[in-house]
This record gives sequence, structure tokens and C-alpha cells, in this order.
Amino acid sequence: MQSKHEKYLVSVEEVKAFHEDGFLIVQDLVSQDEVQELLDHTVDIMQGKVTVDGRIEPPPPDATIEEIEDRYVRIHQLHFHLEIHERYLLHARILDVLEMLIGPDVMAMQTMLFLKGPGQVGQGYHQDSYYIPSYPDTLCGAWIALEDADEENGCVWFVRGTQYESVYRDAQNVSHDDVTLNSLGAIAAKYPGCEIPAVMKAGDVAFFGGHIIHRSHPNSSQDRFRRAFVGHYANARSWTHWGAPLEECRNGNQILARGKTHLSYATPKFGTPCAATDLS
Ligand SMILES: O=C(O)CCC(=O)C(=O)O
Repeated sequence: MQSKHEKYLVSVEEVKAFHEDGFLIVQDLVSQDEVQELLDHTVDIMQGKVTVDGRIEPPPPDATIEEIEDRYVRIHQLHFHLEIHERYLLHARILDVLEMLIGPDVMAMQTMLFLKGPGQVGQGYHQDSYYIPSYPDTLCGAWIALEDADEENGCVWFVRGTQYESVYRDAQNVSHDDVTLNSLGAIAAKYPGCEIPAVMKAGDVAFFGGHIIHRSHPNSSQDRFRRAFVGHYANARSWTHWGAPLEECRNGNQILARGKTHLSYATPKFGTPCAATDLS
């Protein structure tokens, strides 16, 4: 049974801001102890104390600190392998917010761990729904800052207003390390003055819909990491073929995180199944 948590009550103003801006930053949603737990674990991944076959290898024994720190910029889908990543994907207070923004029925679809050390690359303009389709499209990301993120260490920038753009299906809607190489820039340019840096403190969480155009610049600091843990979710009654061959899985690959659905779904591999989630 999942332990009781202090439920986060989303205000009407926050819901309104999410729709008006395309993103919402909730301060202090994740506790400092939890941030520290994820950070410590992330350091273990970087140093090769945690390995996952075929995905995270230990560094070569003669690697320098710089080489060790430079091994990964981001790692996808570790929640299929690591209990801690599944647990943070299903973080109760994050689900409290998602329940109000895209729920009440919520499925958890993806995790990404960003390491982004000094000098590491950014990511060009993109729309997450391009990669993770859902019908109707209810995709929403939850970006947990594991340390303070700002312009210097390569925070995410959201183009306010583009949440109501369609998903551009042309071949240039691809995130690229070179943040200028992307035709979505022409769409972003239609929103002068609307590109907002998501300046965040460790423990803050940014929620953003699947259509909003966003990017991040390289980490230009000398010595500051910009680590973050990101989950992607959708309403559990949206249909998706993402994450598996069409005929094999459909929604059955996505974890039902909260609520109910008549569509197929997966249950957590390590933790408490959704049906037993304590929502009090
Ligand atoms: O953290 C970043 O640099 C980019 C994040 C992003 O694009 C996303 O989570 O969809």
C-alpha cells in the first residue's frame, strides 16, 4: 500500500495559468529529501555503481572524472528497470496536479533522466506530442528540477501561446542538439517576446502540454550540472500506439497511474498497483 501523502490541492488560478501559458511551474512539489535521493542515485548511475544491461554501462576503469561526467546527457525509460524511477514517475503529488490538468484518469508513459553537465548540449525546438501521440491528445510532461535550473545551466524555454498550435508533422519537427537547426523556429518566431525561461529551484516541477514548442540551450556554466527527472503522461482514456508495435500493445504498455479506464493498461512492476493507491 502506498503511504499517505499530503495531497497537493491545485488552485483554479493554476489551472487557468496552465491553459493560458501552456505550462505551469509548481514550486516545492517534491521534497528536498526526495530530490536528494534522486540526485544521489543519479550520481551512482554516472559513476557506474548502478548499471542496467544494455542501457547503462560502467565507465572504463581508466576514465577521467570529466569523461565519467560526460558519458550521458539523458537516459530514457529507466522506470522499466529501476524501482526508484518507477516510484518517481508515480509520485503522488505530481499525480495530484496531473489529475486536475489532464485527468481524472492518468496513464504514465515515459521517463527521461537528464544529466546535462557543464558544456553539454541543449535540445532544439520540438513538440512532445510529435513523439508520443495520444488520441485525443492529452499529453503532459512533468519536469522535476533536481537542482536549480536557469539560463546559465541550460533551463527549458517554453514559447507561451504555442500550446494551441497543431503538431507540425513535417520532417523538421525533430529535436536536435543544435538548437538553431529546426524549422519550428519559424513558428516560434510568430510569438515575439513569448519565449519564457523556466527558471526553477530544486524540487519545483514544470507541467507542460504536448503541443507547446520548447527547447533548451547548452549548459554554458563552468561547474554546474542541470539534472532533471521528467515523466510524460496522458489521460488514460486517450488511445495510443506509442512504445510498442501497433499490433502488439497499444495502451497496454502504459501504467495506469490514477483513476480508471476501459482501455488496456500496465500495472507498476515494482510498486503499488493503481487500484490500491491511497488518495486520502
Ligand atoms: O530538459 C531539457 O533540456 C529538454 C526537456 C524536454 O524537451 C522535455 O522534457 O520534453
